[in-house]
Amino acid sequence: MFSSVEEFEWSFKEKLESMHGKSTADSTTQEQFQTLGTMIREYISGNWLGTSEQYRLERKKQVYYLSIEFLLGKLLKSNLIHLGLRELCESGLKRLGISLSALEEFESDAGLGNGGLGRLASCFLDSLASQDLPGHGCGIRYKHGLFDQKIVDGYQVELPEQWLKYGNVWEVRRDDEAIEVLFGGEVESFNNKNRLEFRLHGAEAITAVPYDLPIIGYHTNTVNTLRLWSAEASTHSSNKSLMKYKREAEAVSEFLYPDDTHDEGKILRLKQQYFLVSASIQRIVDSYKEQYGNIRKLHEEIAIHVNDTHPVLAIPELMRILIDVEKLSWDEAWEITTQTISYTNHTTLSEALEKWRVDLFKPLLPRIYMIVEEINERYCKQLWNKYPGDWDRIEQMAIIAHGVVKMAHLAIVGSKSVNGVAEIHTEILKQREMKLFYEYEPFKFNNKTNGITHRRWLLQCNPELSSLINDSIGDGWIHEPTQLENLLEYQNDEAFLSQFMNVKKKRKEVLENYVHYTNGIALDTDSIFDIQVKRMHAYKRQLLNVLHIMYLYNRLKEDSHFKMHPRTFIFGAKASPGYYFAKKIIKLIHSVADIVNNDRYISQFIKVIFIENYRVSLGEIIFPAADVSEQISTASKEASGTGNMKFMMNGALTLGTLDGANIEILREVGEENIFTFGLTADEVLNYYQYGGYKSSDYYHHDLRIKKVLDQMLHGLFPLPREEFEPIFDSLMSYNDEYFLLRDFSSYVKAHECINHTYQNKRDWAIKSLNNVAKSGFFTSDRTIRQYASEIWNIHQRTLHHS
Ligand code: 26Q
Repeated sequence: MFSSVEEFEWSFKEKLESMHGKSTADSTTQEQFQTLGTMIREYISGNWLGTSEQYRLERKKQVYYLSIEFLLGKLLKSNLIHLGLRELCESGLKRLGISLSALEEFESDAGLGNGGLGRLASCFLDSLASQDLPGHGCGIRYKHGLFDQKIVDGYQVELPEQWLKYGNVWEVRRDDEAIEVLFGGEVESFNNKNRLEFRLHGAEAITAVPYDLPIIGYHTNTVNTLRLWSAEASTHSSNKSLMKYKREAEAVSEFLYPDDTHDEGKILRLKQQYFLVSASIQRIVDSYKEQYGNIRKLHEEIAIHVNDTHPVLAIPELMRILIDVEKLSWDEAWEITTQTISYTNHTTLSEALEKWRVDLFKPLLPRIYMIVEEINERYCKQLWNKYPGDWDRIEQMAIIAHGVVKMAHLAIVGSKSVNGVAEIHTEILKQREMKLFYEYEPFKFNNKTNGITHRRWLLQCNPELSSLINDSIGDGWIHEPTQLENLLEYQNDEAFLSQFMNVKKKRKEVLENYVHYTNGIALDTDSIFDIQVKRMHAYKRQLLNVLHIMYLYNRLKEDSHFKMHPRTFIFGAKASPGYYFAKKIIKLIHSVADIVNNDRYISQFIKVIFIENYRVSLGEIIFPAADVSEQISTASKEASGTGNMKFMMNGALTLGTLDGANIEILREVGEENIFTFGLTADEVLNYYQYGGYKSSDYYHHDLRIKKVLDQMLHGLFPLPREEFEPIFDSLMSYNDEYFLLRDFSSYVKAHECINHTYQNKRDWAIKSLNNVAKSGFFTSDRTIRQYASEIWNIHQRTLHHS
């Protein structure tokens, strides 16, 4: 099919004809895309089957990565690159008058995630397969991924996302592996040969149907599996009308929930979580038993990882199966469970820690609730033995307290490993948020600094930079990204530096093109591209960025001698639909953009751009074009960040706080290659602990701040005062929870430093090169190797060359 251009051309025509009954000339892009996708799927089917057969025959320990989100993005291009077939397909299609990149663009993003957590899961799958590690994903096949964002009159409007409109060419539906998940009902206990046993009565079944996606390793035979579960009606067993039951069943996998910690207690979200967990765990245990028989050694052959607390019901679900189905004793079941499950925490924001009210939880999952109750009771008893009389501590550590189930506590207690996602984050967990748990079981806690797949985030999205790197240091970096350090030998090579700068220029032109087309605004590619793309959140402080832009505007207006290198400030961010404050910031960015971009004088120096509907595929054109990467969260709030790594790998200089992985970026590149500012995490946490911050002092004593905030209310925008009053109030009446005003002047200085540094293009290019060179540490291949050896204890498969 793919052994020569001629053969490809012939096969493609045949396939197109047999699938769609059309000749190339008459076919649509959609039909062409589907044809090529099908050919690839058929091409890899041998390796796909071969990989799982080998895991089985060689009795490889396997990890299952459970995640409520997988933010895969598009797959055609990366699949072709991984198979080493892209050039061949490109030439073959060209001879047929078809542009491969048009087909690649046609594909919808698989946007089954909100942001960092979901994208991390996808990078991990890529790194597992590319390093021949036996690891698979389990997730939900949402009918609609994260909403599409439209901007209307400066306001965000959400539209349902439609990635399955033309079907999904990569997936294989596996009806033979469908399984039922039970909700509601009542628990009946009975005595069986002197053993107290439990049965569910009158529960409602929903069928979970798996759709498997191949995860193709880079230049290897390994093809792992991502299994996404879809909810369907079972044979009708409920007392509801068939229509109502079917609608409710299908609703379980209909929508991905937006990351909205403000809207709590949505029962459907809990249903989704148990749906994912129960279907996955049942199938994992089934296939294990088929292969090994003896359930008591489950943890020797299987590892199960829970991505945040969202799938943490894996713990009681595994207990349920081991006790109720496999008839093990509590102690045996507990030993196996706690040796099998491991957990990653992604946040320290206490408002974001998952809690479920008992009155919602118990009726929906009565048997699971019983098990959680017993886990809690036994745990509290152990604590009592260790800390007799210390009621306060036990209450703080309990899994169930004050009518809620604390999912993070369940995760810690039921896992063999608890990890944070950057060094500072893990330290904060150990020293603060999870201090008591750390004191009790210190051996469980460990750090795994996040990473990104350099294949998508450099090789694929920045072919110009990749070629330049290959031409200088060779292509060994693709297999071992720390080899990027060899680029440092070219720091004084003028020819290289000029090519390096040309690459950046070229990538800025690509982004300019896109923005020009979508926003109708021309950009100056000689200006500094200063970019902040991430979810809209108060703690990420997009507002600080905006306040600084308003200040620059004032400065330029007031002082005709004030000059700055032209800057293009670019934003991309979705706000959760129910997050009022975040939506206000989006409106503010658009209001500032209107004023700035339409001012003859100002727009020579500043432009403000908001890129609508930021998502993985847009990231791929944004990261390579950046000069400055804005990573300005309030210190201690961003667990890690991964956008910071994508920018760095593409040569942007970080403007960042000492937060999350920024600290490790600083360590890798050294102080001269990054711009840091603001309070440290300790300072922030101590302010919270001991008070002492009064935001209004900064308003009254810093005229720059006063002017900007006053303008926000009236003077600058043709809008009623009420429009941005909530923003003003958050900073003043609510004492600026995220220390924007406290960090403002330090942020201004850092920007001045950037402006100054950029005057010398050559120096800037060297700093940029240093960032690329030191980015190897942040490959998710490194992260995954650490998980594999330190948590999961899984090993590479041995490849037999075919
Ligand atoms: C909660 C309740 C109801 C509905 C949805 C949610 C929800 C959904 C998604 C809560 C949180 C998330 C996602 C969190 C997330 O992406 N966290 C980020 O994880 C990254 C990977 O570790 C880190 O780099 C980021 O610092 C962290 O913010």
